[in-house]
Amino acid sequence: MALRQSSDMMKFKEALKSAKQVVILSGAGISAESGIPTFRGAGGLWRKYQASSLATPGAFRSSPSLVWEFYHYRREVAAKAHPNAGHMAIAQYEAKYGSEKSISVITQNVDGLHARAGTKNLIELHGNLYKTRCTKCKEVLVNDDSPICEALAGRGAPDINVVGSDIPEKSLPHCQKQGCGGLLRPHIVWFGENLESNVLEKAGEAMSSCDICLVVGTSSVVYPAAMFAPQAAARGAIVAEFNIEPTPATHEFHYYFEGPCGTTLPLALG
Ligand code: BJW
Ligand code: ZN
Repeated sequence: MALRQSSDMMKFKEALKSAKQVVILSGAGISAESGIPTFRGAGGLWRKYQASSLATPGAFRSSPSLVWEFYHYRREVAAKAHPNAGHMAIAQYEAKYGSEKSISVITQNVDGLHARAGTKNLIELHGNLYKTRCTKCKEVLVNDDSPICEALAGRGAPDINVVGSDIPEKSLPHCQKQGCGGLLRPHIVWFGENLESNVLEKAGEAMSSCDICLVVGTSSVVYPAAMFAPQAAARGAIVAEFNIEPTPATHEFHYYFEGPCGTTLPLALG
């Protein structure tokens, strides 16, 4: 039977008031108003590449230099950006109601803006631009150096006319642990890689017990995150989507609020 969908904000706010466990699942759209390009919208290309051709283990094996330039650029862009009204509405909602409700934010974003807005109970599904992982000893470290290594200074220009990348591997970031020295990579979940099991488990717990879920600024096409909210809706949780345009999952949700989430979220959560 088709779901009767609503965009009645007052009705949604009533439902939110009585909810005990709330999950907010976010994607790149929430950071769009902070000036960070989404993946599948305008500005989603870096040089001539789609993220899907650079954010893979194969791309890193064949040119760690090119992939590091891409991430160096993304680190610089996100470092200069500021959390917007959407991030702030979520953090303020948690600060206000976090002692009486369980509130979890599950984000696919790697830009760190939820944490910078003050969100505490945060699950970063796809990693973080400011964490590295050693390809040899697997150690994960926070690193927000700019640039992360000398050789990347002034690199990473998004200009379509810049071709290739020739930084010798020895000049890219390396593990400082004694006796290791392995090549570092961004601690990001690339296409074809599994999400970390403890992260997936925490997200699964939050999703399977929530009574309301807000799906914010995601195209709902990348798995496994794409199935979280439809699964919650199917077991009876109330799901509300906030997006500037419908997605393939919109018809599965109870509420749909169209518009920039920097405007709609403060209304919904305020
Ligand atoms: C606004 C707005 C505003 C704009 N206000 N809204 C099952 C079926 C089919 C395929 C697969 C499957 N299981 C696994 C796969 C393969 C793959 C996948 O899903 N591919 C699909 C593309 C088909 N998944 C994986 O590989 C995952 N691994 C995995 O499942 O391992 C097991 C396995 C291995 C091998 C084979 C099979 C299984 C890992 C996925 C990791 C995703 N990583 C990325 C790249 C990170 C790199 C980086 O950031 O550098 O994460 S992909 C990219 O997409 C990024 C994002 O987190 C993710 C989601 O994108 P998001 O956030 O939704 O952004 P957009 O741009 O798509 O959408 C923005 C939305 O905002 C739009 O709707 C706008 O309208 C909206 N918007 N402005 C509100 N102001
Ligand atoms: Zn190491």
